[in-house]
Amino acid sequence: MFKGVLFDLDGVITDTAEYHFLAWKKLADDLGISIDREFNERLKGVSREDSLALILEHGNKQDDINTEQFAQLAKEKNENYVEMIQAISPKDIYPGILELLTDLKNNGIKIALASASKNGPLLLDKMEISHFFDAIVDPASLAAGKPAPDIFLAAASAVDIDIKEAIGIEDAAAGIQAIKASGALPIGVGEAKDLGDDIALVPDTSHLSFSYLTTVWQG
Ligand code: B16
Ligand code: MG
Repeated sequence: MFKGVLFDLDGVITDTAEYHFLAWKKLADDLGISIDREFNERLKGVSREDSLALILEHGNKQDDINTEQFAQLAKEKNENYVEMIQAISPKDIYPGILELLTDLKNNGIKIALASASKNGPLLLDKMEISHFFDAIVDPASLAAGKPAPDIFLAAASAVDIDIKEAIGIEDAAAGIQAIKASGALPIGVGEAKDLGDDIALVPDTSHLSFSYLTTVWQG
């Protein structure tokens, strides 16, 4: 039986993936760079700084921006994003997630947050689910972000389990790659065209019940 579940946040626990997209889109528009939802798939799960670098590269503007401007743009995007998430509340928790967290707790399964977002703790507080989490990895403490396995390895280690005893849940291609590289068992929320057809996939979080996780674990 698995001993821990390592959760991504944006796009798995709540719909903040959409707010990230809107905030990046506004910044990109201001810079005269056009980004669409297909391009956005490459930003999901990727750190703030790496996302900005990808957008600048996409608009071929990477050489026009100095270090100071880069930091200012990243700050602007975050301020806009933080404004958008102020109204997040327990009603924004995705379907099935509260029940899953409750069932995992009742079954003695460890729960950790493996989100690339520095706003993760704020969001858990706003949704009033912080108490479910035995550990929250600080993404700033890691040498490499997703698709590197570091965040999932750190999450498993923070709850004192072997990574091979963990399930990782993700909505992003970079996140699935990170889970695979870590040695945990991946479950994807989304479509095979984005996440691949070689892992367990659910179309949305309402399918993420404790019994579904147990079935996937048993192969
Ligand atoms: P922040 P996740 C990721 O969160 C988002 O998917 C990604 O779009 C965002 O750029 C990244 O967090 C950093 O977020 O700017 O709030 O620190 O999907 O890993 O939970
Ligand atoms: Mg995500």
